[in-house]
Amino acid sequence: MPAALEAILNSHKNHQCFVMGVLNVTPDSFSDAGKFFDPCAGIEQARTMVSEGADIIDVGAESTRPGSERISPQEQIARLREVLPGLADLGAIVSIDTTRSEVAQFALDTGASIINDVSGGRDDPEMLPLAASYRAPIVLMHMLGQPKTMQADPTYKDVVGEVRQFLAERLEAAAGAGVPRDRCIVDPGIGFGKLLEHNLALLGGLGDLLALGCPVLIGPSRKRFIGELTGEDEPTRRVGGTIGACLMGYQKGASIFRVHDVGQVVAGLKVVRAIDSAISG
Ligand code: HH2
Repeated sequence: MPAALEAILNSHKNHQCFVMGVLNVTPDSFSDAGKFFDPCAGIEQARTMVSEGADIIDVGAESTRPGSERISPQEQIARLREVLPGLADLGAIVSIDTTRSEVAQFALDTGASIINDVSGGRDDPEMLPLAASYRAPIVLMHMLGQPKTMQADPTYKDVVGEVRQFLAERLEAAAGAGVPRDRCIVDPGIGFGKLLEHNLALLGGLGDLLALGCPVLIGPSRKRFIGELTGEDEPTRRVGGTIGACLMGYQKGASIFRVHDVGQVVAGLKVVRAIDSAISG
């Protein structure tokens, strides 16, 4: 396994951090709809994110915003076909944001090395076996319900405990399919079937997820809960709130940050880490 991938998979052990830049080749994503749908614009955006310090480019061809409709694997592949080869030589690791194994396989065959599955390997029974056969690291994320309906009335008794239990079960399922725990990354799924109070409890409770023994990834970037806290309706103006969530997430043990505003988040993390190392001498 390449050293950079190994470092990401060990990032929870030494509190390293990695920034994953979001590249949506979609016409309908919640914060950058259509902006990077054109392959040249998408590759240029990825190049910019890498120059700003992104370690990983997470490319996705299907929006999972609340209320969104699913699109077919063929349509996702058509959207990715011209973009993926252009990401291969940018110097970053590429991850594929999809819940469909055909799409993941196409991406792995075209230079991607991580699978980012927001369904935690539940949407497509072939996803975990695919990760096993390619020995590909996989992000297992928690989502309550499906994007179309997930924000209708999300209810939990103990959101941190329930998300932890879900992720523990998905890690077991992954192991059963041949994907060992040391190739998995867990994600509480900020905004996926969660109200403001749930997102805050999860960001504050990341330590409980870290106890699962895998790196924790968070994706708070520009999401609605930040708008609810700051009064900012326009997602692209939620950068300050995104940085706040990432820095607190880092303090609580997250080591991978999925964000749109790479340069600003990298700068924030640098400052917090410098203070941390000054304290610990
Ligand atoms: N959030 C989004 C998409 N993929 N993957 C992980 N692992 N964690 C997340 O929190 C996450 C994710 C939603 O954000 P975005 O891609 O910007 O929007 P859209 O789904 O509308 O394309």
